[in-house]
Amino acid sequence: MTQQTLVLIKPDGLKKSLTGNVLTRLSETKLDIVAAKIVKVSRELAERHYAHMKDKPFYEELLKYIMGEYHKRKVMALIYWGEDAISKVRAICGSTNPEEADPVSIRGAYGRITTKGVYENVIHASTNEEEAEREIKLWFQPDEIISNLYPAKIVKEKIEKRAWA
Ligand code: IDP
Ligand code: MG
Repeated sequence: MTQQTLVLIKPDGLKKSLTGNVLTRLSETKLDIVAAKIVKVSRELAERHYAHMKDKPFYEELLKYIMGEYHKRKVMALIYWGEDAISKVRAICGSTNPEEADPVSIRGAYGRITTKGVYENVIHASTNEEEAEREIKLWFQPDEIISNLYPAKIVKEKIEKRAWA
């Protein structure tokens, strides 16, 4: 079954110059990258991305982590598409806890647990199709993706935006 999945290289991954390593590992999946960008994560985006973690004791620290307060204030967001994309990417990521993750996985090789107790595990990947849809729509607009992953509509908006001077 073809699927799409959201991948984030988290701020610790960027700070540690792991982008190349992570992308090389993910290329083992032979999946297609259909969107990619660097994002400065706002508090609002962080809260919406981790809405399901709201009741965790480490929630505030988790928001600071994904916003890059401890590293570079940026995240690389990508969408991978292809056969069984979700499980293929998750397998290469490894378990959530970097100390328990397979040492050969991305999280096992590069992750750590901070003294404040947050799992700095370098990469995020969607866990199921429902989560992938929610996350992809949160991080990307339809025009930023080179294929039509979900139904989209044309809207006429009169908005002010920046353009090249
Ligand atoms: P996942 O990223 O493997 O899908 P989730 O349970 O969705 O795991 O948790 C989101 C993120 O929250 C994790 O990637 C990790 O950074 C952090 N996290 C999850 N569980 C814990 C925990 O028990 N202690 C500290 N940080 C955690
Ligand atoms: Mg998750």
